[in-house]
Amino acid sequence: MVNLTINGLPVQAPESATILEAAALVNIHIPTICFLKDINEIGACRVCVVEIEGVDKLASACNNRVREGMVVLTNSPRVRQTRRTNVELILSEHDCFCATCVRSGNCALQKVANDLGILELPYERRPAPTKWDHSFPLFRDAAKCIKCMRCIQVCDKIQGLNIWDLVGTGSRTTVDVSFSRKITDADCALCGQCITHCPVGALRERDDTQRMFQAIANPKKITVIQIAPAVRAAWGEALGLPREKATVKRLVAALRKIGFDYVFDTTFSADLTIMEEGHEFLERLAGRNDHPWPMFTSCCPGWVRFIKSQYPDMTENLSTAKSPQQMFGAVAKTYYAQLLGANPADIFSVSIMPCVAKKSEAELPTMNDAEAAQDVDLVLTTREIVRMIRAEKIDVKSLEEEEFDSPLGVGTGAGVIFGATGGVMEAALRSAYYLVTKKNPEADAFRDVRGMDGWKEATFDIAGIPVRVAVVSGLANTRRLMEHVRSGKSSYDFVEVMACPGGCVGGGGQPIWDGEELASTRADVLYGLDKVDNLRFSHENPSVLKAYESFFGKPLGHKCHELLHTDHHA
Ligand code: HC1
Ligand code: SF4
Repeated sequence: MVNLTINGLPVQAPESATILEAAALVNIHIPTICFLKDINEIGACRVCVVEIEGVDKLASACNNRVREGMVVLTNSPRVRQTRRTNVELILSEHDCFCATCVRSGNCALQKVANDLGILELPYERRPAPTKWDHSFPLFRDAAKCIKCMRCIQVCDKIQGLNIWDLVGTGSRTTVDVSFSRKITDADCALCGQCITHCPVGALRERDDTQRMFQAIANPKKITVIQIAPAVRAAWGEALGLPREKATVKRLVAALRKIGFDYVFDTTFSADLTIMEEGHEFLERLAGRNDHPWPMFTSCCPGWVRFIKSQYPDMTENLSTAKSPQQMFGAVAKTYYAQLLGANPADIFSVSIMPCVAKKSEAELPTMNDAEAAQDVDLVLTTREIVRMIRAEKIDVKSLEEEEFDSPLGVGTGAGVIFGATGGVMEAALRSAYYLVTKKNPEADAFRDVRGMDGWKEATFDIAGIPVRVAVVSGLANTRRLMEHVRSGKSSYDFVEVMACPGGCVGGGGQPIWDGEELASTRADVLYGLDKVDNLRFSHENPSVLKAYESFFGKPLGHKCHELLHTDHHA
């Protein structure tokens, strides 16, 4: 421990602490913009400057460590003036049209400028408008970029993809797609982690809310919406709802208020995915087809984009099962259209996802049903549905909970935990055990694959067969695992991969809490829901069993192959 004083207060801090961390110990808050713990500690924005007695230059608090006897001032006149000038300089390069910015009210720059009482822009300069492909699901507005480098570092360190880089020199230095590529040629996985780690509105998803409102207003369209597992753990955050009020049933009520015709649950098709993928795994295990090992899950489109661009020779290892989002869309336009007596072409199939990559997955040419219509017509992120709720001025706090529609609103706890890292694996093992032994395991028997570790391994005994599994999240971890698998250093039967750290709960389409990682808290919500669910096994989902009985036939049967599987070749 070292002893120092900050603003006259004595502080004891660990030797490894930064000035920023030491100040927090005595409730002194130093503002930051570019700082991201363990990811971006470069002191680039110089908003966190402090004065250290005996040192000429002001120092950035985020990356300078404490020393014995240090005397620090965080708000001396010199610090105050310099901090203000530094923020004014950042604003001079920023498009400050807050009224039309998606991050207004949730922007680190806006907050710091407001807090400092900056009411005029002494160096105003209008940044050049962005040239960008507006059809791409990820949107970058160069005029809003403040060159904090967070996107570069997150993509590099956490996702191992290096999509962004500094380009140009001197005063023309800016951030752009690396190696002078267009974003559409850059192997971006579309995980959206750069969006959730951007402090301002320079990165966002393509906004599809206005297209959605048009479809709702079209009397010829029957809107059928599905809610992804991880959305239920996060949708209320940005609306100020306490967790106990932010239930999925209250979201169902809000969606009906907006005007969606039928509100369903992706957990239904998560259970359907387990039936298909579980049978597929057992087929591969029995050697009844000649796929290479290990089998990889296929439900995360960020991961599927990653393997296709980084390890194209290993795409055959992917399960052929479509993701729950896509299975749901296919079911909506076939089985459900039939139940409704509706023309599939009149069904407008929508999903709410914690994810940006889901927008591109829905657009893949392979993701269409037998009648050549897309399975899913439009994907909204959690943030977009929150914006729609706000636009409609729906007072979610006063809404009573409402039930999902039937029959595609029935899901199990196994489907709910899909939204957290390890959840797909756990759900699959629960059912694989049953399919092999005809007995249910204890529902929590495979809990060893839970938790936020980026790379987990376990071996489970299923009727005398040792099944070696791995669960990985975050694409840099995934790359390490892939190298191990390729070189033979690690050997598994079944691997779950989620592109976003912690799984979909930490997805790139989720509400943004600057500098905070909420994946773990949201995962706890999902495991809590699973624990109290009456149904915890996908193979016991009555709506799924009924769908097989009356429409799909057997798992992996002809109709299933046609509608619920894909070769991942698009
Ligand atoms: Fe996910 Fe999935 S869990 S991929 O993270 O398999 O997006 O929540 O909907 O499709 O079910 C996302 C979440 C989601 C699919 C399921
Ligand atoms: Fe999307 Fe989930 Fe994959 Fe992230 S982990 S890219 S949110 S599917």
